[in-house]
Amino acid sequence: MEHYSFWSLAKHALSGHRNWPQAWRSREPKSRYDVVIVGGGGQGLATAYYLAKNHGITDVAVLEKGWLGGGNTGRNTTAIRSNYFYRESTDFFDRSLDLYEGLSKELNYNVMLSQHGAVTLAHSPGQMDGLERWSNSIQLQGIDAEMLDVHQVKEFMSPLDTSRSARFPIYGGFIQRRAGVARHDAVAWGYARGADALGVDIIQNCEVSGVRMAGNRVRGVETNRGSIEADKVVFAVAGHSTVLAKMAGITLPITSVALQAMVSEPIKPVLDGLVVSPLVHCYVSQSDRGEILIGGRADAYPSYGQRGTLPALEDTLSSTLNLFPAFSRLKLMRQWAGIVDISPDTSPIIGKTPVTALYISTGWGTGGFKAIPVGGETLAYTVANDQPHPLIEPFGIERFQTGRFVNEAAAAGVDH
Ligand code: FAD
Ligand code: PYC
Repeated sequence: MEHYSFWSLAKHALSGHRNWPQAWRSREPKSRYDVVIVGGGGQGLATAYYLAKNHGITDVAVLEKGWLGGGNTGRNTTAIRSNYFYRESTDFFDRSLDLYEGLSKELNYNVMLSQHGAVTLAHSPGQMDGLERWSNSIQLQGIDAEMLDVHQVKEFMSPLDTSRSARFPIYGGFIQRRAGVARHDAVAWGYARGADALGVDIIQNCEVSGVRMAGNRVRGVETNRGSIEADKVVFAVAGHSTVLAKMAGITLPITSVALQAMVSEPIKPVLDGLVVSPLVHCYVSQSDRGEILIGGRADAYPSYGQRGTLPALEDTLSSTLNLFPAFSRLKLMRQWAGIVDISPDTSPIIGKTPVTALYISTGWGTGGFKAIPVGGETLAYTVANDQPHPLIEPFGIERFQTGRFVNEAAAAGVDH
């Protein structure tokens, strides 16, 4: 793996973008692998990286139907936090935050982690009470959380309308100071480069169209570039999870809906952090390029249309302008959507499946970017040992039979 010094970066930058070393090799698929991972988003790539790095399993292919990170990983708003509610989730997401804190060094790739904090707003005394209980509860679980009154919220994010005459007056909120954002492409590319350097085959433009079975055991996949045999197969295909699972005879409790986001024209720095309003249904931050980054509720009905609908977009914008009236003067530059995979309790479904040697990573919904490092680490362990990693035991598919849900709808940030 090439290590970039200042001089090598400067040399490449001045070369007219010629002679840059390839970050990963472009591979032709072999006819068999120990492990085939379907889906070249962050979850699939991180799983490949940790399989090779932590378990020495390098005869691995990542099959991506489009380009790496072209799914939700490259479309998300990159909120990273661990302030969920139940212990199962806080343990899991806090491990991810720990891994994010060391990720640039681990991958020797700058993922541009910026821990500027995330505030969740309360718009009534009752909501303040709810946030206080939430914040106390997670502090007892070792998660950093702090209540803020309305003046402290204003200090954190001055363009917010904190007047009492606002349509949704702000009473205060709670902050996780360790929360932040990272550069989404860099996370995908860093894991891809790391996995490639350890011997993993990264194969783009390779769509899986069928699953090869022998009885109840998976034997490989059919693709637009031929059949590939595998001892073990992983599905990490987000909004397309039900489609792939069906090929293996599994019905998943997943709903696929569009989740939109948008950015304004760039302006000078005015927001230092992320703000989320679960009541008004929007969240806002400012990118390093100066754009105001806006998201909100998911679209109202299931779809694979990767652009979203106008009512959800209007709803998100009107919510945002309620909180930030001054932003009405900004021009919106771009809008996009990703197809998110929502489970009934809004927690992930990760681990083994009813089919032998088939593993799944889904149910990430609106929140799986923050979980890329821990999702990859724990699924790699599970695939290597054919045993769920302790951190993902609560997130197995069997919970929809046993009823042991981990209902994190309230902590998901936005409504869906
Ligand atoms: P993806 O990145 O979608 O990767 C799946 C890949 O599978 C895709 O590249 C797809 O092309 C490929 N694929 C599908 N079918 C096939 C096939 N048949 N053969 C081969 N390949 C196939 N999360 C957060 O933590 N914080 C946020 O702030 C946040 N904001 C979001 C905002 C938006 C607008 C969206 C859409 C999502 C947001 N998320 C957020 C959620 C987060 O983006 C996802 O949960 C996460 O990226 C999931 O990663 P993944 O690798 O599972 O999926
Ligand atoms: O998971 O924190 C989150 C999030 C914020 C916006 C979208 N997802």
